Amino acid sequence: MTHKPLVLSGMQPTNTLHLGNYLGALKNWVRMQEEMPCLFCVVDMHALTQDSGYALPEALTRATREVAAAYIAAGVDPAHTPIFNQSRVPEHGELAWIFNCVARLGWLDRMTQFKEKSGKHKERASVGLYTYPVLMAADILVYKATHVPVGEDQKQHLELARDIAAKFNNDFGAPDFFPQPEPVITGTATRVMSLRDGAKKMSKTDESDASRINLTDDADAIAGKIKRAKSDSFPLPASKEDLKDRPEAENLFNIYAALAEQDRDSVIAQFAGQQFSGFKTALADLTVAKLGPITAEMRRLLADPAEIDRILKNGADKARALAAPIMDEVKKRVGFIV
Ligand code: AQP
Repeated sequence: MTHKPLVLSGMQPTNTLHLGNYLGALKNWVRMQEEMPCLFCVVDMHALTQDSGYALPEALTRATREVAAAYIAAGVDPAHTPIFNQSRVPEHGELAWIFNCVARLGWLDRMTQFKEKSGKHKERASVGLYTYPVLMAADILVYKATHVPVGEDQKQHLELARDIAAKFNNDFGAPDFFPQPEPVITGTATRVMSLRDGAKKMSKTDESDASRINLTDDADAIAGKIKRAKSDSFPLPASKEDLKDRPEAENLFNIYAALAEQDRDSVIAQFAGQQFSGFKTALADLTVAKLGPITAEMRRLLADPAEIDRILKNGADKARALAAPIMDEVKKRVGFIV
């Protein structure tokens, strides 16, 4: 059996989205919805696995609406592509439980993101953080999604989803029941690094707000953050070799190239011989020009939270209509009386 192409992806409402989420993921989603049917969720259940998402109910609700507003403002069309919050489709959690019983402890023990996110005190991390990749497998497979746009850091989790699908198919006598979801690594996706440390990725949950450009930042905030972004005391590069061992400068050039949709060499050539301050001003202007319309649209949408909630409910209804029959079949296969 061949499975119908379907894209599934989601972002965690652990905070408002930032430039990295936009350039690394969201911008590509907008293009992908033209190429294949897509489902985009706001993974609020995943957000609960982290301290930043837990025990701050109002913050989680606000961030969920902000993430949904960012999807729409960036160009995902909810009339065409369902946008919904994960917890509204209970089949995600139901399938995750069954997958918890399919996945093996040894598989999860190998997940590097748990090691990174739990840090030195893994015994204090939530059990949810540990089984996060199992819920992610359920998010994908509850729709039999075939394609998943992922960053490099999520590739290992997608491998796990493939292993879970294969073991379920094998154990429950249904060789082609779940597809083997494929990663979609877009060649042009940019890994945006922190503005304070070129070795760390820009992250929603970095303690320093100055480390990231939020999609809700206004022009002054953007200009200020770029002006104060860590750089170095060397002259601007004249060639890409000059960026070697200069992660902060490299990051700023990558951001410029991604926003301007230019290759990095041509950006280097454009600014060669100039001062860092001039380059930063040009980068700030470009960032404001590209993000300004998205920020303005997000503000407009967020002024009417009831409308965002309506879009999320509508998206969830469409998603449930796809997930429910698949989940029924899963339950029958494992022996539950439905
Ligand atoms: N810095 C980044 N550069 C490029 N892409 C990025 N993504 C995240 N950070 C960058 C991509 O955005 C999507 C969001 O995934 P997520 O919400 O599951 O969270 P994450 O990958 O863990 O990203 P964050 O922003 O760092 O969130 P927190 O702090 O909550 O963990 C993914 O497609 C990711 O690749």
